[in-house]
Amino acid sequence: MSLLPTAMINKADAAQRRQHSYDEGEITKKRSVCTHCSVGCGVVAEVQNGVWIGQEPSFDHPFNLGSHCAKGASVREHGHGDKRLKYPMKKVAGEWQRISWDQAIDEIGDQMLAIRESAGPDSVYWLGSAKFNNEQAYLFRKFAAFWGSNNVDHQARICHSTTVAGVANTWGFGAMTNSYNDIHNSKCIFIIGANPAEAHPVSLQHILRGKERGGKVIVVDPRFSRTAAHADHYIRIRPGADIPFVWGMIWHMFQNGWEDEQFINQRVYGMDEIRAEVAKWTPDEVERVTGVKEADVFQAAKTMYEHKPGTVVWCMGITQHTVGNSNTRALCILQLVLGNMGVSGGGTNIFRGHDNVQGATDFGVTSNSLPGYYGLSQDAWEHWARVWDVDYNWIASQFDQASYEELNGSPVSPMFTNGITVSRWIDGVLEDPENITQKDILRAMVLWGHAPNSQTRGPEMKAAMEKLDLLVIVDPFPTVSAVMNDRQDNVYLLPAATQFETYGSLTSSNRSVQWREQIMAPLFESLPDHNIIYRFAEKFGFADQLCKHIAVNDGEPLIEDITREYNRGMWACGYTGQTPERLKLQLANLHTFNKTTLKAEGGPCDGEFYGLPWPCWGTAEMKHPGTHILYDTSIPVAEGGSPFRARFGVEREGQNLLAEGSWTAGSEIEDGYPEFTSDMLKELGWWNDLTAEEKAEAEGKNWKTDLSGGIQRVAIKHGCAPYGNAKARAIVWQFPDPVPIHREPLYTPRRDLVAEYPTYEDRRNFYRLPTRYGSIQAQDFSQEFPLIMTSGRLVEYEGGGEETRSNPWLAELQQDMFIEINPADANNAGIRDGRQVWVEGPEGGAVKVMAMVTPRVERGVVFMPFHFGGHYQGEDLKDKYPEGTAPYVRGESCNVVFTYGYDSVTAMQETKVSLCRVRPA
Ligand SMILES: Nc1nc2c(c(=O)[nH]1)N[C@H]1C(S)=C(S)[C@@H](COP(=O)(O)OP(=O)(O)OC[C@H]3O[C@@H](n4cnc5c(=O)[nH]c(N)nc54)[C@H](O)[C@@H]3O)O[C@H]1N2
Ligand SMILES: Nc1nc2c(c(=O)[nH]1)N[C@H]1C(S)=C(S)[C@@H](COP(=O)(O)OP(=O)(O)OC[C@H]3O[C@@H](n4cnc5c(=O)[nH]c(N)nc54)[C@H](O)[C@@H]3O)O[C@H]1N2
Ligand code: SF4
Ligand SMILES: [Mo]
Repeated sequence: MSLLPTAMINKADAAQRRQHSYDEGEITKKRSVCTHCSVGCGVVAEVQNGVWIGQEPSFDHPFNLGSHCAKGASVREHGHGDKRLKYPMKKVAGEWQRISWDQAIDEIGDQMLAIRESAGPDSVYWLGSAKFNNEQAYLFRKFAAFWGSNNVDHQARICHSTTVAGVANTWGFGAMTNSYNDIHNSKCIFIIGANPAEAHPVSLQHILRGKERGGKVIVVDPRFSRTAAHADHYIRIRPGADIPFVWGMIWHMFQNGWEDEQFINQRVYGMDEIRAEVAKWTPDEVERVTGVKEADVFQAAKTMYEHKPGTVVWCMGITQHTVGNSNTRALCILQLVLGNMGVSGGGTNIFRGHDNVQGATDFGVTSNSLPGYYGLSQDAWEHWARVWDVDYNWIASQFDQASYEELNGSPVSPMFTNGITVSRWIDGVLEDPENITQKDILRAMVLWGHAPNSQTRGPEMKAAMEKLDLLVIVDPFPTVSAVMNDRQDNVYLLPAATQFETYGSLTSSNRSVQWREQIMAPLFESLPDHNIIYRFAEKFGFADQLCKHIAVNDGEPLIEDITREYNRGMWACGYTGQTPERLKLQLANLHTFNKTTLKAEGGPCDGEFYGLPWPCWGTAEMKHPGTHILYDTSIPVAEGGSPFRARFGVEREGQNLLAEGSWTAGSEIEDGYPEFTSDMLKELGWWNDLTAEEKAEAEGKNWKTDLSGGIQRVAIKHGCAPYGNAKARAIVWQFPDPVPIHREPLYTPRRDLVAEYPTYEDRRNFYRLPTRYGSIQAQDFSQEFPLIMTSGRLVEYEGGGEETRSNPWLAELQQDMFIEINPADANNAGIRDGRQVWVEGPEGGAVKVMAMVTPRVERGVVFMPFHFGGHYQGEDLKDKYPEGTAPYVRGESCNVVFTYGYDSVTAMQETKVSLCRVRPA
């Protein structure tokens, strides 16, 4: 992509381009959104006779203003689908056979029902996708609930799960607080563990606009990345040492009195405990642990203090660690210390991953929650049973009825217990059944829009795939799942259509909900995901319950009806106001939105924020504009203002958890207050503001469960936030580490630090499985495997890479899997640039890749991209793909070498720090 400032990008005049004689039929334009990353760039597709013939970036679009990266610019290749799966296939005696959809659904369904009978519903794993649109994500979670299991998950687990947990537990919602566009207003842009120049390329346009307007850019990364090249100040850090670094910065802030005392007093709980921990991180200790010199830490702290408001940007360098949840909380605390929250130009701009990972998270395609972060409690199930209008007892009867022993010895039942996470599904297959907190091991695995090479411990995944009774892949491409194992039978490949062959909404990183139009009919025999979900529901006999209030035409559940259904239930995070009609109206009026504030200026959407970013409170009739900047108290809630959420009670150890002396503009309660309930409305004397119908529904309910929306409406009418007005909390007392503390990675070369900063003890039962920590760290692997191994992204490829490596335009750009290694390490090992090397890890995985000798990484650190697959430990698996489907570019997956390690709250996999050795091949 060119990195021209957005103001310099103009629409090229290509009017003459299509005046050829073979062009017959009218060309229509369809508006869609790029299906790769969370920036959410608008794509305009030109369609003629049902064929997608051309594409342009959307010039009106507030996020990309006419620019695209290489991936977005080549999405039309999906519309050709040269390498796509064309029809359902089945592996029989080692050969791929074409079968019909009917046969596929029947055979898979029969086997699943048999597994359900013998081993229980939890023995089938439903791995969903951040590639689903919102409607499909919601329907998928509902489907899993009706199947009767919480063994359902998606990419967010191995992406931002630690952010969601850490951030939601700090101030209420686990999402990006501001927006890419809002970075125009940042005076300091602090980027840590993120490489947006490659991973969110169009976001860089916004970052550079901030920089042009005087914003200082600080980049903290172990590698001198393409983003670092734009920094005013680049700081190289040892992988896995982020907490000490952040505490080191805050140490200087406390020393110099740079904290925002008024903000902390009014809006933060628990800062004293943080002060105590930070006091330990003197400049010497910070340097010893992180490798960063005092002058750099001091300078970063001073720049942030002197250039307010500043924003903090983080991504996978922060989240993908055994201490990921603590990392994210430390960064929240940094912003709380500076009082940078709830202001334009400030906030935590947490760049999300896939195009709809935000939406799939919001709609609960996770093993620990129902849609809307309601959790898995009985109240949550009852809420959704009411929205779905199905009998709660019927849903309950679908689940395994037995009870199992939880960590603390108390009995738990599968319906109310977190399921196995995607990061650990292989252990669900391989672990001794005695150690698993469910009836049996996993026997059937469904990878529905999910690559296998994106998860660690490749050789064990291969073993797990081979041990399963049944393996099902639902994807536009066969994916590495089709080839990385030696199964001869019972693998099914079901062709899903891409998001260009269907329509619906998605939620981009900044919580904006966008509508996509359908560009063309599904290619070949592929079907959109919601059709496939419906077919399985029919087979299992619950299609009528699944679509009780959703029209079904020709086997396709109506997208708009699904949107309307979740609008009736998603009160807790404000997905109730974004009706199909409002979203489509915005799509037709993209040009009316201001490119910095995201607010429509005049026109039919006047005053609304683009994408009605959630929370968009109340019913659509209330016309809430959405919330562009979370926790901004300077504007009324009705106009998109909000305080920190009262989520953690009102008092702890005699201290007030509610806000003190701070409230949103126009609030009639001029102080902190708890979440709204029907009783609270009565106490306040506001109950009679409800209509008679609202009263009937709201009685005994709260702002999250009142299906009339009356409680929200009345709270907002009086200037209040439905969820209360509280302090953010700097300590999360329910977590293993209430105050974020440094713990060395499981595989660390710094044996001198292990005694002082040990990892956790092994745990017996965590997301249904035993989890190892200390027993791994106790062994010293660093003699045999001396290099720190980290991993991440390349701009050309996405995720496991099957789509992008099958795209001829992108495949050309990056043809070899490689490892970045410092010249000194290369010379010591006799490795030359461009030659093949073996990379070997402490758990037995090995990959053969090309060496890229570069000072981008420092001595002792190597980096590999994770987008390759189709080679396994030196062997090209091309012949194992169904004919004509092998991607143009194949290579080793770095996750064959990546090792054990999981976050203590969310079971996020550790993909940013392990150990390896490299030798010439
Ligand atoms: N081209 C492309 N774009 C993508 C994707 C893709 O696959 N390809 N995927 C999307 C998805 S799913 C996501 S989640 C985002 C991810 O986007 P990013 O997180 O920005 O991408 P990564 O390259 O994984 O990691 C970012 C940086 O973290 C650094 N890092 C590694 N370890 C550490 C550490 O311990 N501390 C610190 N401070 N930094 C560390 C790495 O050197 C790397 O430069 O990208 C999205 N966009
Ligand atoms: N070592 C290492 N490993 C990592 C990471 C890392 O930084 N380092 N990053 C992690 C992160 S953040 C993430 S998010 C994951 C990403 O890893 P994955 O999400 O597993 O990667 P993708 O290959 O993008 O998987 C998406 C799949 O969905 C399919 N698909 C596309 N559109 C549709 C659709 O409409 N319907 C259906 N059914 N399928 C569709 C694609 O063909 C593709 O196979 O990788 C994780 N793994
Ligand atoms: S991959 Fe991301 S930055 Fe690139 S065009 Fe697509 S949405 Fe935009
Ligand atoms: Mo991700």
